[in-house]
Amino acid sequence: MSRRVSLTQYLVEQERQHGRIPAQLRLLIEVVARACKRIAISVNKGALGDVLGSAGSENVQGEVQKKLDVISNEVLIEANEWGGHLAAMASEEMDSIHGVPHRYPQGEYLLLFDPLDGSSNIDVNVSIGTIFSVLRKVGHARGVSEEDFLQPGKHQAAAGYCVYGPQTTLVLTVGDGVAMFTLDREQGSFVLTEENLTIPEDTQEFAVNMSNQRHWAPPVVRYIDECLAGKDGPRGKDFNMRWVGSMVADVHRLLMRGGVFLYPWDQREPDKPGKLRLMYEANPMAFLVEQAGGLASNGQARIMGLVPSKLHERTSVVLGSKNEVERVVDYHRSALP
Ligand code: AHM
Ligand code: MG
Repeated sequence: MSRRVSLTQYLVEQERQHGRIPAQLRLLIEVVARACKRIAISVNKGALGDVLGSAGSENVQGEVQKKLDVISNEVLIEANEWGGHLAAMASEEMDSIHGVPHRYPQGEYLLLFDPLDGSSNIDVNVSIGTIFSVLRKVGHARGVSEEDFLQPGKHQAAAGYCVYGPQTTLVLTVGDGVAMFTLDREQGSFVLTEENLTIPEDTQEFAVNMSNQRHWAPPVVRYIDECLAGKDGPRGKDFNMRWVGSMVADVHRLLMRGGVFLYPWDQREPDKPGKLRLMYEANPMAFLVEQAGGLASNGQARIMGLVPSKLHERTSVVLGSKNEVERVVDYHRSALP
């Protein structure tokens, strides 16, 4: 019988072999994974669990919250409050940070999450997910403020996502490669199903919302035009396109088989750097993609080098297969005056 490695066993072995996962971080990852299992149960129940549709509220970004956005946020907060591993949390669904209540011990870590990414896909039974990023709290003072969170993504201690699709899959990095775990529903545990995920350097698949094409900046228009020109164009090869509309599912596909994902700046709201949020969408995905041998950029700079100035900061995103991301960055550079 082949050896089945559970998430817990994987984390313990990683700590023994590489000393990368201190006890508080291990507890944190296990608690997040447990919360994801609870979210997966609600997602699976769908209409039978009365979890579909709007919650009748808006989040800080002015987006209508779905019931599952709110439920997932509550599940993650409740699961993570009491363990003593966290100092505070921040979420796409909360205006400001959520400190650990005083009745619980305060831990060393800060947790950020998009509790349910791909909200527009919830009610139509298309893959959605949870994205998370872990930072260390700098300094030993008891209080926590938003400033403690404003660290560049290169300081992440761990990052991952759980995709609720045909399978429930947890993908994780602690800065030592990327591992994938599949939920065994009968046993209720995440089982290691792939280690050292690697994104091929070249690809013939891109992911972008083509309906925004006319609003993009010239370097992005050039890149996609050349892909669309296929064999007869300057790239000399045909490209395929996929767009799920859940970043979690689109990034999962490129971690599995390569590809490039773009959510670029566009001219409709010139002062907005992009749609996706830096700290709990772009940074964790960038960490995973870089750990799998790919690249992540905003077109000009490495995503994980960006220093956030606010919690819900947005960014332009280009990530995935190394040679494609380099090409997009190159097109931005050569468009400079
Ligand atoms: P959400 O966090 O509110 O779900 O929004 C983020 C999502 C991403 O998952 C996805 O890549 C993008 O928005 C899809 O945008 P579009 O509606 O333009 O296709
Ligand atoms: Mg999201």
